[in-house]
Amino acid sequence: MKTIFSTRHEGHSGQMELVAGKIVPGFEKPVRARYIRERVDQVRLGPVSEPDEHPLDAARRVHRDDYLDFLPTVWPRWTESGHGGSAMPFAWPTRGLRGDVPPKAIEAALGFYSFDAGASFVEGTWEAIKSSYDTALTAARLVRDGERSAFALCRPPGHHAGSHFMGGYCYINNAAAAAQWLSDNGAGRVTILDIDYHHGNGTQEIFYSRGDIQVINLHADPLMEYPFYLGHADETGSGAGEGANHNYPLPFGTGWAEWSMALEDACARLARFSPEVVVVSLGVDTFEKDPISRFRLTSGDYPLIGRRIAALNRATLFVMEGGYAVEEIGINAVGVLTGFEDA
Ligand code: SP5
Ligand code: ZN
Repeated sequence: MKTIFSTRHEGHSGQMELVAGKIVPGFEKPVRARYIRERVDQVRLGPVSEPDEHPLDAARRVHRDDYLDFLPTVWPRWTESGHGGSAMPFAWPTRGLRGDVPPKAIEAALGFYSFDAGASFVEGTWEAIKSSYDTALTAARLVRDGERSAFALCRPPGHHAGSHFMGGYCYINNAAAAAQWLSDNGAGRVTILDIDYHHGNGTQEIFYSRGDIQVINLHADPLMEYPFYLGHADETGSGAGEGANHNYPLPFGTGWAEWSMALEDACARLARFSPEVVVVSLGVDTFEKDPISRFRLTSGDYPLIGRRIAALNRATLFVMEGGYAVEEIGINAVGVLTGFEDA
């Protein structure tokens, strides 16, 4: 399996995040991608190459223009306003306030275009966002051109980013843009199978009323776990998308026995949709030692996930999302890919 990877993510570093009332260093840090990259070599998964630059056209098919135009302006405007540190929001237009008037102040624009304070900016953030997007689209093109599979080693992740909002370490929804690009370039029907611990709220929001792209999510129950507010079992899509969205909310403590039963049901659902391509939003924060998550998958489980996905017998694009147990992140993420290859 070919991997696409760029070191241009590295400047997205040192950003802070708000956890339980304290500002702490971000869990989403450069070493995550470096360790995965190193593991790809260790197990000889296949060649690793740099992404090509891609225009933002595919991103514009899944995000609003004003939102995409905003992202590169954040850091320059933040510093022009005399601020340093990490650019992050602190006020949001919630229910009852005006969410339809784009504000002028950068401090307000950050809240206008986000659902939490979890997608902060430093100087290198836009370059990392763009390289992550380029990585996803370059890997998508490999699949379109006939590869059975490809691995987009994206950083930052994307599945919390919606049509006009960032959050949860995510800015551009790489998996959504890749799925859209594949659909626009001959694939027709595409399924996004999101196995990150957290619900892919952005991906769901983007495709909720569409019937051509199926979205399936396995995740911690949003009644208890971040990102909250979306990802319940009764969210099945709307209009033309009715029946094309499916959520598997699972309780804290979920281990392989219960998680794999949900995956089995998800795979049956996917097979009935019969997509030409599967895009896997690959998060490994389901791991038992993940510092911010509460599932109990073990390193031995990840190859079994890859094997089950391979049995779907469809062209498959893996797009990296979450996973914060950095010591084991390479073993777990690449474990899915070797499981897929060995099947
Ligand atoms: C892509 C992705 O996995 N994003 C996840 C963003 C999670 N942000 C919220 C983290 C809340 C952590 N709360 C538990 C802290 C335990 N020490
Ligand atoms: Zn996650």
